[in-house]
Amino acid sequence: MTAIHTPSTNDGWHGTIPSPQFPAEKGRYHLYIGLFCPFAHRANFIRHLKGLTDIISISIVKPYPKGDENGWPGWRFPASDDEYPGATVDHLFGEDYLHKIYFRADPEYKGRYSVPLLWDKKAGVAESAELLRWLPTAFNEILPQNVASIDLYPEHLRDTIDAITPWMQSHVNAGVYKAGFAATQEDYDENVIPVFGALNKLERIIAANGGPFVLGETMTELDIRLYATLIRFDTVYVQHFKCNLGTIRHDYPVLNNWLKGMFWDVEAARNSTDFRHIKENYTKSHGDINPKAITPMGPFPDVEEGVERDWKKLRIGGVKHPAVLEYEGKIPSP
Ligand SMILES: N[C@@H](CCC(=O)N[C@@H](CS)C(=O)NCC(=O)O)C(=O)O
Repeated sequence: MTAIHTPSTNDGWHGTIPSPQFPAEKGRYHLYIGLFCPFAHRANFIRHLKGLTDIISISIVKPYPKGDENGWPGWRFPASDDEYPGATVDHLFGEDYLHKIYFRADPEYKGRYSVPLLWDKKAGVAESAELLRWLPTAFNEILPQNVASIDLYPEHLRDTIDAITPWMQSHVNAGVYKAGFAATQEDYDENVIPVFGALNKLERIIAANGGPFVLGETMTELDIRLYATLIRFDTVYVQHFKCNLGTIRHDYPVLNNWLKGMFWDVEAARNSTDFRHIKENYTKSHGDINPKAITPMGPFPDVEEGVERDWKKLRIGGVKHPAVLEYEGKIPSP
């Protein structure tokens, strides 16, 4: 048995489904995630969207404690499914810590013990960045036509997706972490700007495409990538990661409408989102950022209601800080 795995760095295993080594089989693969983690969220979103919940089983770690700066001992499973709502025991092996799953795959494993981790009960591996690319089609041959046909990387939009992905990943998905984990004032000042430069740009792109998705009528992997970060933005990144030049709900009417639409209209988005796991993970597992581990109660509500269907009625917003505007201007239009 082996793990099909994980992180974007060199410390994991790599493989894709379907392939001769990893065929698309129901019941063969097991996904280890945390509901708090935006990278794991991408995989779980796809699992819901593509009707894979019966095909890929799942175990869910608790959102805290996290472990030390080296990741030791890392994420743990609750002792029972009642201990922390939404977290589960390790359904495959009954282990207490996620790192033990990594060592089952490789006793000499030297990398980090991160979620998501995809386990192949017979052999193998993958990574989460690639998971977003291949998981959406991985099981198409055994899925009913109505879900098999959901294509998040459609031919006619590939160039646009490929043009947006690098800066969305760097400035938004990873950007909030670069600002939030900055160790110095200078580092923070430098890293918070691109986050809002990119949000300003996305506000305009979505407005120009007319919604309800980033590129217009068709949901693509960009929506999943962006959702996993923006659903955490007002809730966590504004205060915990100090990304507070603006909020989605106050400063970005178009992005906010997109987010509301994703949450309220796309079941797979809503069903893969758990705000308690999200809030308690960041605020109770980063002792250096929040030493008292008090989780702020707001904002309330987690996501606003009332999706505006007439996108032309929306004001195009954005943060007007001069450095943000300058950064926005440097991002190439798709
Ligand atoms: N780059 C990896 C990282 C995923 C990741 O950073 N997961 C975090 C939680 S959001 C984690 O498990 N960190 C534990 C650690 O690195 O020790 C990926 O995209 O799969």
